[in-house]
Formats: sequence, C-alpha cells, structure tokens
Amino acid sequence: MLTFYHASKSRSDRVLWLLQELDAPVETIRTDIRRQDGSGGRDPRNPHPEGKVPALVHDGDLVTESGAILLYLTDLFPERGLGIGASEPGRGAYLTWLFWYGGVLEPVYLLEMMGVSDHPIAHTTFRDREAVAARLSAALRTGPWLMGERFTAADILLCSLYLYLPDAVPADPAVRDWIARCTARDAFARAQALD
Ligand SMILES: N[C@@H](CCC(=O)N[C@@H](CS)C(=O)NCC(=O)O)C(=O)O
Repeated sequence: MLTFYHASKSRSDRVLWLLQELDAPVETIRTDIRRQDGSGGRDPRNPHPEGKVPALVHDGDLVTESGAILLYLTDLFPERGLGIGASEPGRGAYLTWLFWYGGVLEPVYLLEMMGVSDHPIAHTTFRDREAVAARLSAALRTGPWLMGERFTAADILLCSLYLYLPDAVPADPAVRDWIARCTARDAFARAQALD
C-alpha cells in the first residue's frame, strides 16, 4: 500500500509526475503546507517530520526527500524501467544524478537567490551555475536523456527544478531540448492536469 502526500505547485509535483510514468497504484493525499509567502500551514495528516512534501508511506515505511522517494519508487517498480537497478550497469551514474540534485544542483541556485553564492565555502562545496550547466551539457551530448538512451527518474528530478526556475535554464540548446523532451511526455501532461 502506497500513500503519497502531495501539495500542488511544490516539490511533490515531481513525485506526482513519476507516479504517472509508473502508473503506480497509490493513494494521494492532498495536504496543506506552509508556503514562502506565509500562507498555508502544517497539515496534521502529513507524517513528514517537518510537515513538508513530498512524503511517501509504503507499508508503514516513511520516505522523505525527493531523491530518496524517486529512488525508492523506481526500485519498487523495476519492471517499469524508470530507474537503474542495483545490478545493472549505470547504477552509479543514476544514483549520482539523484544525489547530485539535492547535494549540488538545487543548492547552487538557492544560494544564488539568497545572494551568498560568492562565499568561498559555497563556491568550494557547490560551485556555480556555469559548473552545473557544463555537467548537464556534457551528459546530454551522449543521448537524449541523462542516462543516455533511457529516460529515468533522474530526468524528472533535474528537469523539475528548471520548471520552477525558468530563468535559470542553461543557454545550451541541448539542455533546452532535453527539457522540452521531458515536458512533452504524456505522463507529464497527466500530472499537470492532476495537479
Ligand atoms: N529537500 C526536500 C525539500 C522539501 C520542501 O522544502 N518542501 C516544501 C515545498 S516545495 C515544503 O513542504 N515546505 C513546507 C514547510 O516549509 O513547512 C525535498 O526535496 O524533498
């Protein structure tokens, strides 16, 4: 039994998208969250320890953090081919993209928005938007998706950031075309309609 805690126009949109790609049997609970503008509030039904979304419960097991949830789901439904399994070639790169998202990509843009990206610790740890753009460009030189010929949850996770930060999309046409390919998928349209 899968229960997904979702709030519209939030980081849980990417999980909604993956669930559509997987056609997974899931109960979706639409929750309230505290928004940056001060609206909304913590929903007591949401089991996330910080009251955030996304959150996923599978047979009583709680998973939080976008990357962890995407990995959990693609491992849970290996036959759908949206992740790279533990014994498959490419698992290392797949895990790297999922962790790089939360450990580098998102912080690079958030630190910039906060006006502290010039701090030496920020630069040493995360680098900058040029560095992350170079990494994406390099990956997309070898195939239509981050994992080459195979569309995976890594594409969903990384692309989803740029849907919220359209001004941050790297100028490289290969990256722009990749975002267009991601958002042309039927499952993306279904998730948008549901949201
Ligand atoms: N690192 C977390 C971030 C989750 C997060 O910050 N979610 C926001 C919505 S986009 C939230 O629920 N905020 C509610 C709050 O701050 O109380 C992830 O990627 O899952």
